[in-house]
Amino acid sequence: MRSCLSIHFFRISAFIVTAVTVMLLGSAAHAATYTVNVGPDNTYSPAQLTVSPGDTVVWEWTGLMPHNVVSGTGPTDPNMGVEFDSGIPVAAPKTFTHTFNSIGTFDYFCTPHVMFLMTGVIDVVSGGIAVPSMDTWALLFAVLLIGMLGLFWSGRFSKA
Ligand SMILES: [Cu+2]
Repeated sequence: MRSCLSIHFFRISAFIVTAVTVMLLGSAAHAATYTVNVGPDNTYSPAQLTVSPGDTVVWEWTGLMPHNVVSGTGPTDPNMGVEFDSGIPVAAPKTFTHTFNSIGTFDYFCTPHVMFLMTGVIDVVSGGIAVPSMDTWALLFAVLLIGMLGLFWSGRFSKA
């Protein structure tokens, strides 16, 4: 009975280590998608977002007020709408998607409500590959060690 339990415990710990490792590697390899709410009031939420190159931002309209998402600092910005532009202001439901491939600070605003400070910013920073912290590795090692001890004990008891 005891050896069965130990082998079972080892299998569970090995599974946990494998699952966590796959999750860590997966999160490092795949680009992320973020959502910014447009409205319901004259706000973007969150107004500031930090992403990594290759990440995608989905703006999701939430209210009855017509809004849009236009890159630039405002109507006087000569580069207004160059990076991205969701089009004419509309009410929900609508989504607008943009993938940020280059590093930089990307201001954007709502054409009819920029005067009410309806502005947002996407900061694209080079995060590199997400390296797990030492704590994570220590935890994984501890789980594996406990599992191996369980296997060792199961071996002792099966011989006895
Ligand atoms: Cu607006």
